[in-house]
Amino acid sequence: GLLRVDHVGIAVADLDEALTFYSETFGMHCVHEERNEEQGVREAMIAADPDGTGARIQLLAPLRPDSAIAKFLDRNGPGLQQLAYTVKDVEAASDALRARGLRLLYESPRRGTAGSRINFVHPKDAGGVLVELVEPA
Ligand code: CMX
Repeated sequence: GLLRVDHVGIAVADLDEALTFYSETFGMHCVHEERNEEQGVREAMIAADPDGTGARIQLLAPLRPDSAIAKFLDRNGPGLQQLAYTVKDVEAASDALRARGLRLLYESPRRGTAGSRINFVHPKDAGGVLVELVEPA
């Protein structure tokens, strides 16, 4: 099952500009940054609380025009793109949702932020929300 909200993902055109905006406007700070070539993103986890253990926001910028984030930006412009939940076992959580008739985007988990294993529920099967399942490393 789902353990908690892991992060909320926001699509942005330019990661450095977005980091500056969140830092200068909201006083949030970056707790992790990486490139995920398979997903075609440059991404950063940011937090409002000083020790970075509270709720996290993931800023996602496209690396390629054919990436999921580039397509999202083309269609919607910048904004909320995904809601991610922490799970203990991403395969078990995916199977449980498949058994309830939901479409998972990947047959088997792929690599997410910081060595996590991830899968997604199609937004059309989850009330218009792209739901990510995250099994932390
Ligand atoms: N949230 C809500 N709805 C969304 C959506 C999103 N992020 N992305 C697409 N949709 C909707 C579209 O508006 C469209 O609806 P209409 O048909 O009513 O216009 C429908 O879903 C389109 O579905 P599709 O044609 O099957 O798929 P798309 O080509 O639009 O791609 C998706 C959507 C979810 C399959 C694709 O974005 C994807 O594969 N996402 C998973 C990977 C990802 O998001 N990676 C980036 C983050 C990496 C990370 O978290 O580490």
